[in-house]
Amino acid sequence: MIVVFALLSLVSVQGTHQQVCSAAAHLGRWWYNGCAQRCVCETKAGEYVWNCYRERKEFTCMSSAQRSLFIETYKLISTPGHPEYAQYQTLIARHSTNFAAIHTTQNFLPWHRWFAMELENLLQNVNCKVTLPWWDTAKNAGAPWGVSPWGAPADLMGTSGACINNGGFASPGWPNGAHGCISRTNSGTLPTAVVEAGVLAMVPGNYGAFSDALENQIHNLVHVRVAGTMVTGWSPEDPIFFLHHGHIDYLWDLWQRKSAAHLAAYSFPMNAVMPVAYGATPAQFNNLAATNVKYVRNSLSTLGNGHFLFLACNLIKITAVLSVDLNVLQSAMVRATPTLLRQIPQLPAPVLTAAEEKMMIDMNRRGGGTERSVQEATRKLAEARNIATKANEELEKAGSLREYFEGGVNRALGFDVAQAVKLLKVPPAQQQQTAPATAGVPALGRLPVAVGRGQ
Ligand SMILES: [Cu+2]
Repeated sequence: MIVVFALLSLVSVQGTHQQVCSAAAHLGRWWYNGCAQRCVCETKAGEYVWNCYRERKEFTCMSSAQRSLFIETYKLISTPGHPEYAQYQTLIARHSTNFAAIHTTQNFLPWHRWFAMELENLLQNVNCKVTLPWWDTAKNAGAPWGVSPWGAPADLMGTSGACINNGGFASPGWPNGAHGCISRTNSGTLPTAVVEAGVLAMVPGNYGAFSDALENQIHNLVHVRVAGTMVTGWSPEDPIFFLHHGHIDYLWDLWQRKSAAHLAAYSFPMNAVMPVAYGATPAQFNNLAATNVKYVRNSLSTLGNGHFLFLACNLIKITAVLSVDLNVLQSAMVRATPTLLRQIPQLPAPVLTAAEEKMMIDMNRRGGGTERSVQEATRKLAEARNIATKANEELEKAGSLREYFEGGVNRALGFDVAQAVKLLKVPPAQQQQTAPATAGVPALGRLPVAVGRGQ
């Protein structure tokens, strides 16, 4: 279906712009089809083909119109009476009633990748242009709650409270099915990009350790610090769940892209059917590219190829004249050694409090957890606590632990950006990365170097 559509769109676009994909020189050419998928000239089994990808955009970099389209479509499928509603409810329930089987186990990453895809498919049944956004929780890790995705306007995710009555998913106005309005107590800091870099530096030889680190050192923090609905088994009833899990999936994909060994790292039975996932297996979801999904920080298509306003969203200002691209900074961190990372002045790695650990254990217990799985979850929480505590001691030794940052970008990101840029030798943002690369050609062109991911 996707292929047929892609071909149809190709014919019309080719007619105008003479784009072809039949030689090495054409690799990387791209255009957008009618479902807002980016079709890229690539090779597959020795042939040159257009592969069309669903782009999942970073929420805080999306335009208001893009955010509203996502929110409105999501509200449709989650409102009783809509044709997709029954499937939506069934899907959400699968997470709640099987919590223990799909967390703290080898299923964690592939199961949630499958889960996001199912939800996205429901949205696409309504409008094929809608994809799930993801939320880069590191982008404002030091002070996350007063900025996008949070806020009262209808194109944002609402704020905090016992019954969220603002934002796109305000009650009354959005029934949210079985459990009434959603609640949150947004508080604390979140894992910084430096913490993420530590997890992404893990070797591919131990998939279990990587998965546990991503789950317990990053994923859990966001659940317990948003709290409310997000610390119940029904956490997917707060739509922020999918934005958060998109980020976790993005980080897994980032790690998998580091080498062939990383992509092949999954060390449990690949063809074992995952719990309550309609027969899906890890083999079907291990390689994100094979599912035709790509995570991007922003969309190049909305206002034309490489439009400045959208790319500017990635730029982190260091001084009045110097900026760095968040993608470039993140990839430099992912390549850096732990010793270098420790030298960056930064907030401590967040550690779950006893009360927060209890929230995670309660979810396990209520979600079908046996004594053994509760023990396992407890052990892994303690392990994550030890790792974070030890990392913070190392920072203290290196003299780079900072409990507080001055206002501005350092406070938002939770580490000293200028120092990170210097230590990691991150190149400043180039003019050609931000200006339209092929101005005047709105739908066709080549990706500007270092913009977006996965090209
Ligand atoms: Cu989950």
